[in-house]
Amino acid sequence: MRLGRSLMRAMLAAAIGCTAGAAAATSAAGSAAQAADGHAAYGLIVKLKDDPTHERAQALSNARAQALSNDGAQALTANRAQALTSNRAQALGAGRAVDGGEAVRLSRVLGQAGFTKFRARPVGRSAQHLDFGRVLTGEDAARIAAQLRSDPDVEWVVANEREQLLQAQPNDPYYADQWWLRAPGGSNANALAARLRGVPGFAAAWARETGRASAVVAILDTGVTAHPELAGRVLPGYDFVSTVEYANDGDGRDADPSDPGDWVSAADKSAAPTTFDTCELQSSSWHGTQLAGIVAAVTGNGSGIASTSWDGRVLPVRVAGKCGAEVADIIDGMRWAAGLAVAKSDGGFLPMNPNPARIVSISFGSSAACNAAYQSTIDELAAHGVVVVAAAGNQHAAPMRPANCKGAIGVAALNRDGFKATYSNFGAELVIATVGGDPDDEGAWGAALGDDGIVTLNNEGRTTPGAAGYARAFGSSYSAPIVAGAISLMLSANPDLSAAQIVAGLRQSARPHVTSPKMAACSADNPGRCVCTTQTCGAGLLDVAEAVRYAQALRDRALFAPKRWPTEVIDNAEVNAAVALGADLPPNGSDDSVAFADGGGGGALGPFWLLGLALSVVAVARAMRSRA
Ligand SMILES: [Ca+2]
Ligand SMILES: [Ca+2]
Ligand SMILES: [Ca+2]
Repeated sequence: MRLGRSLMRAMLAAAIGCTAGAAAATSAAGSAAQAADGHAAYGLIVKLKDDPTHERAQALSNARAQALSNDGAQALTANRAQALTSNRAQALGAGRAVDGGEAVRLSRVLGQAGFTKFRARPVGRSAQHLDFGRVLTGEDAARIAAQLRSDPDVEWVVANEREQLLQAQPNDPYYADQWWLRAPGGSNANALAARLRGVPGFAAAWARETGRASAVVAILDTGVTAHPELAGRVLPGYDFVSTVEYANDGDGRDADPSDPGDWVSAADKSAAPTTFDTCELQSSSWHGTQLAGIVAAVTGNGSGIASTSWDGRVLPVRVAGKCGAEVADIIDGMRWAAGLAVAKSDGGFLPMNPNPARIVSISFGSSAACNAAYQSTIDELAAHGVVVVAAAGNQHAAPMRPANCKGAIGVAALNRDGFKATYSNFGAELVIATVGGDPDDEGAWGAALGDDGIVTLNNEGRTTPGAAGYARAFGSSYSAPIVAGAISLMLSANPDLSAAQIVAGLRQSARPHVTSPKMAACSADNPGRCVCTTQTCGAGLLDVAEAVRYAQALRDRALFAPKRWPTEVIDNAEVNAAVALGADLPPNGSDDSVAFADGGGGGALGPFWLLGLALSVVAVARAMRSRA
């Protein structure tokens, strides 16, 4: 037996010109150099087409082994023993060694592809692992595999990549409430809470990419508060709120983007009626903290929530004080976030952002046409590979700016089952749609079809910052950072994507909008809960796993073939009951949300406005359940 096997190895080595020792040495060096990028291939796995002459080749090989043996009788015994063992092993489904005939075929196939030095060993039932003596880059592996695939003798070839530990789901306790992170699924036959035909599917995408700290998301908002779930995840940002009167931190622009609170009191309104005349009385929104939690809350730490990335970093850029954000502060914040120089009033420049973001997420805006200030900034950022993700707005009307600007990634908000959320704006300018929470206490349709919101981080202070907390949030404000988080995973997989490729990838990878024989399409006459089309809510439903697959395909210089999705049809008893009541009538500018504390619903404060766009109310105390 020993003799037969070693002879076979010798024949194979001779046929393919391999030097095992050298291969092992270079492999070790290569691993150290390339394991860090996670995309390397440790050789290829190739399966040749079944060869009817295999048995003959095996017999020939055995006969040669016998003929070459010094002791024919002993070799014969050894060969018999091997045949017996081999037969038993085959019966048990074990893989078989490379025989002489297969070695010749492999040698021919690889020789035609230009490879004379490689080492083969059996893997699986009847495939071979090819070691080229070095670790292959993803690009090299794809190129060599394509060469081998073109040989008619090859059945299949795959890269021998190093798989990552798959954790089925994060261990964060509130993950159970974060339906918006789960894989898409469910049908009309499921209970309402299990119908997840509209979710982006981060849990599915994490099997491909869990995210890297380098794919920074800038959040242009109210700043950020201290929260244990953001520890180590907040990069040094900047405060661009230039008007001291409502900055609420005692000065204009400064290097501290902490959110001091954005409450508006009766005292504020009487002291500065012009400044505050467009704002309702409100408690602090902690809007920036809520958005930061979506993209960067520490995931897998057994505490609080999970976020879109397992190693996300948020760059807080404070642009909003009490009662809104100025366009001048927003565009300077966008440029600084992207790593561009921003002029100061004294002629100098602000310190450069040491951690430039490729993704800028904005959940502020106004119901007006895109203006030159936004458009020129979005164009400038795109030229630097930076994309601007913008919420569509919550007036169940035309998309706000900057979501309506060319090149911006405008985002419509959906119910978890894929149709438009009651409040979301819609229009042909939008690029993509994803969940934003669709309040289940908003009207009869809400009771029948609504969901319980996007669970994220919060602060419990009513005015100034208090204890760290959690909230259920509703609004297109929350859809924008979900898309930003998806792009962060795309850029984690492939940092070379251009701004145009990111937009194209989101569009090409999207799932089709859901349809319904009962629910009407979105229109000016039917602007509440309605069925989206590519003319109203972008190319389709955000699908993060497919968006990441797009990014990986471009990284590997491979063709991205969009998946053929079945169109989901919303048709169930709840829709019938809702339709019987007439069209969904969204509340006019009355936004709402529900508190979240310790896994349960809690208090609510509302309604309030952040430039008419944000749609969130804060968790203050579990006992409270009032609506202002
Ligand atoms: Ca300030
Ligand atoms: Ca400040
Ligand atoms: Ca956590």
